[in-house]
Amino acid sequence: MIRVARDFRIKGNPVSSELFGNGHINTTYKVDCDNGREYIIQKLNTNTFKDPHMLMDNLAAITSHLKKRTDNKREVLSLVKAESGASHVIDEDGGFWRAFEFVTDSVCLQRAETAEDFYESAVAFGRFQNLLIDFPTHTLGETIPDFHDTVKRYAAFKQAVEQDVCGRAAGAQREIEFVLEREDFASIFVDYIASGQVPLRVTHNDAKLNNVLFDKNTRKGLCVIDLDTVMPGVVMNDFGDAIRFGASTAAEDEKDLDKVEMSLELFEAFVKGFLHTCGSSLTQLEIDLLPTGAKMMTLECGMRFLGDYISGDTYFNIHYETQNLDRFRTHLKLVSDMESKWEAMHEIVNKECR
Ligand code: ADP
Ligand code: GN1
Ligand code: MG
Repeated sequence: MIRVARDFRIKGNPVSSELFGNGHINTTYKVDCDNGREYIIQKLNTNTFKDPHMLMDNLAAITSHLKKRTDNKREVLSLVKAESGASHVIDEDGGFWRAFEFVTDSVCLQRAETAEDFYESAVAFGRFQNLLIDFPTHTLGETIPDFHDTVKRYAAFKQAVEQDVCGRAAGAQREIEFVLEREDFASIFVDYIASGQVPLRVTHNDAKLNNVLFDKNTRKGLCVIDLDTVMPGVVMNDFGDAIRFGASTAAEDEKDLDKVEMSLELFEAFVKGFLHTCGSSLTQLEIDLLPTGAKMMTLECGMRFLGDYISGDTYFNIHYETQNLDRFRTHLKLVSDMESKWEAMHEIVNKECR
């Protein structure tokens, strides 16, 4: 790992490295240098991201666009070039690596400690949306095709259940039923996009709380990270992903489902931060569909976890055998909870958009 770090133009001598963060896809290390400088060095998951060169081109274009629109260096990810001048390093095993400057004095939260934290993350995602509003969408490559096409996600899910390669489907019948009963819901955004009623914007597509860095001292939302899935998409999905993860009262893989709830207090905090920051650039239909985004992303992500469990855990990193099933179960609970709080969610959105 340190050897890979030396292939990047980092300032100082790398002396130690540690696995870092809680990402489910890439492998992330923090590297410390003898002069106190810190870097993030990541091995990109090329099973997930099949065209890493295109992804790095996207990343360079997005970060350079963002940098032109802000004076604060810590608000935007800074890529570090390889000694070769390229944006990446390929190791002897063919691993694809890239490096970022560590955003100094930042913290990453797995859970909002207060509603204010969550509000701040909404402001960060809202600002991100605003800053990219004039980004030339057509120049971005699709790093994962059909990433949030929930209809196609259903097709893949049903195929996984049918193939049942690990024989796990029988033990997850109740969970599978829960997903299948909601299949009609899946086409809502796909249909709105097809009819042109909802615009495709440049969206993050993985807008969860741990993809925002906070300023350690002020606790303000600072920098949106994990830009690998920035692609054309619908804004309701960014809102929805943020709610799925951050408005939950428990961890994504909490086993005690009594602890799992979609907190209306946290929901409201996010709605406020998001709409106050980027609400004026959204259409009324997009705003009206924000609660639908929350349910859509929770259902879709849950289904992806369950599908991965049934397929033998080939996509999301896991740390124990039934982790993807546990992740699904929290999502089942959250979807049910959103269904019972549906009107209250709409009332909050209506109140804040006036
Ligand atoms: P993944 O795609 O696997 O989620 P991320 O890009 O989100 O990978 O990085 C994983 C974690 O590493 C983040 O949640 C965050 O804690 C940390 N991280 C990533 N980039 C930086 C950075 N430039 N500065 C500080 N921390 C970072
Ligand atoms: C993955 O990489 P990470 O951990 O930020 C996944 C998201 C899921 C999320 C669930 C490229 O995000 O789509 O919503 O896990 N990223 C990819 O926590 O599939
Ligand atoms: Mg991440």
